[in-house]
Amino acid sequence: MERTLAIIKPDAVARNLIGNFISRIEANEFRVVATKRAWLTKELAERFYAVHKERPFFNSLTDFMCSGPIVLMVLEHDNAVMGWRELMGATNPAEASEGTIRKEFGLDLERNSSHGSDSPENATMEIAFFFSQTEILP
Ligand code: 3AN
Repeated sequence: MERTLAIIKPDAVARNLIGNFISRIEANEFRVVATKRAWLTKELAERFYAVHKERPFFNSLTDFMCSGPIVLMVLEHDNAVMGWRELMGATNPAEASEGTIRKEFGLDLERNSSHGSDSPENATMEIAFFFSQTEILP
């Protein structure tokens, strides 16, 4: 079983979409093995997105990610990383396929409603960034 980190971003939590996202996740046979609500500090958002620190959108992205509560989840599936990225759709909602979360709910490139790890290696790091082992209950 593979694991990935999923985040329901502030724009989606603010619009009462938590249940909708989790319904899609479960309907696609992922198991939610850990979940919690959080409100990131700027410092934590900057550490989480450190790979993007040289990008022009870094300051705005990290401001957005701490603009309100988020929901953090660990998802388990035999193809968790790519499977969750497929369900989310392309980073830019305008380019995402029909039926994907970002197509349906994403507002723009920055406020794109959800995050997913981009590789199993990064998933392991991102999960450890937010969750302790005792919070993950398969
Ligand atoms: P993904 O989340 O699809 O893996 P990344 O890792 O390239 O995409 O980007 C991380 C986050 O940064 C995206 N989810 C999006 O919110 C934001 N982002 C990416 N590119 C831009 C951009 N050109 N302008 C503003 N925000 C961006």
